[in-house]
Amino acid sequence: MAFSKKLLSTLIPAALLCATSANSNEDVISVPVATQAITIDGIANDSAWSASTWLPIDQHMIGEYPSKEDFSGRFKLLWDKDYLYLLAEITDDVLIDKIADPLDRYWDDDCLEIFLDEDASGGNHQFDFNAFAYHVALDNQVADIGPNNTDGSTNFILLNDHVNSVWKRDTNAPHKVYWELAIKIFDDSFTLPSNNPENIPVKLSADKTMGFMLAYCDNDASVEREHFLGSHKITPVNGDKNLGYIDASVFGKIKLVK
Ligand SMILES: [Ca+2]
Ligand SMILES: [Ca+2]
Ligand SMILES: [Ca+2]
Ligand SMILES: [Ca+2]
Repeated sequence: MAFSKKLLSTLIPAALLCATSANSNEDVISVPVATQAITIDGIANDSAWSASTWLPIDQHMIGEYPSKEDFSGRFKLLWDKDYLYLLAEITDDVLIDKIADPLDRYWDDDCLEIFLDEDASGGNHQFDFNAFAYHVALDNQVADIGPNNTDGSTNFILLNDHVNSVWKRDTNAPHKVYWELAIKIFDDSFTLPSNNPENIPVKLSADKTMGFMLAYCDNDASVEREHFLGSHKITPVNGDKNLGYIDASVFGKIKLVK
């Protein structure tokens, strides 16, 4: 007899129901603590990673659904008091960073997009820091949107000091990339400029719950990105599933565990 997750969740306390798939936003992903140091070098041989389970990046948001060779990906998470750690294994047949300016249409080059809502409040975050949508480019620069400029125009900003990342191609599978990241967590009191000394990263501890989603923008040869897939299922609004950069309520949740 097959049990649905919903039925299982009525039989097993939520804290014990460890998600094996990130595909339902109702599943809270348990993130294990890192018990050994992680070297951010794009090489996934750190023993700490063995404590974390792979989760898929397979939920469609934009474009045709790609073949496995065109794009496929999965990821792991770990944490310690200073960082959320992310390991992404990305298969992408063509890596492209055609727009040199890191603040110009960064979503139309290959990039990882990390959605983080420190207090899991949900809600609109497009022009404030209620949540972040870190676009991590192939040159490792990190872009998001801040409060509008005084003339009302959109204020694209770099938050490079929030995310330290290194990626490398797999030596045995050149179209496969391992991308390792250490992410500082900032709450909604974050203000520009980014180097404002009052911007202190949050110290992380067990049982903390945060809003989280991961996605990959895949472009190979087009003006605009060809595919946009994420870790969580998005319910379309007027046919549009590209909602994460606006509304943190579409993120899933992670819980830090010992
Ligand atoms: Ca490493
Ligand atoms: Ca591709
Ligand atoms: Ca928030
Ligand atoms: Ca690509």
